[in-house]
Amino acid sequence: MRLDEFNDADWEDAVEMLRPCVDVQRWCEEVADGRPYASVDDLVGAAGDAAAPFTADEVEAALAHHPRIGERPAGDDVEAAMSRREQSGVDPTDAATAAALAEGNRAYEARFGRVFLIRAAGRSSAEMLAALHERLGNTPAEEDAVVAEQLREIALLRLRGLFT
Ligand code: 2AL
Repeated sequence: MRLDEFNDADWEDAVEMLRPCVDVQRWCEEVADGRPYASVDDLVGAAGDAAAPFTADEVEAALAHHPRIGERPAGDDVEAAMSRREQSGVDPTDAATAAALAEGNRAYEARFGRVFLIRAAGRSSAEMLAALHERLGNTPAEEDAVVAEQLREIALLRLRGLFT
């Protein structure tokens, strides 16, 4: 998409364009309200400010849209395609790491009651597994902050990706 298409879109359409980045209504609305943007960098900057930080309720709602690491979604919607691309560092033929990730995901969900979330783009499965094990040692409050920041990173990368 070109920036001027986004700048010129109807408000409702602009909100829907943003939603695959992160399904947080307040964030989509704030970013749409900030139009027009002079550059993609300006847009991403404003989007980052609107995501600093996401509240606990916003994180909770948005997490439902993120498949587990190691479970690449098969759908052909925008969100599924984004997730597959982000998880391209997960080697599906590496059975040992896949099993360790599945076990780590179970342990994380048992400890924190939600899906393990990490910005997957640019990370190998071994790196994500190491991060998962490290984060299992966090307190719930520490982990809340980490998850909100990871969600922010994912949203901003997705946003930038819409314009490249
Ligand atoms: C994901 C995902 O789908 N994309 C990403 O960067 N992280 N999922 C996850 N559970 O962390």
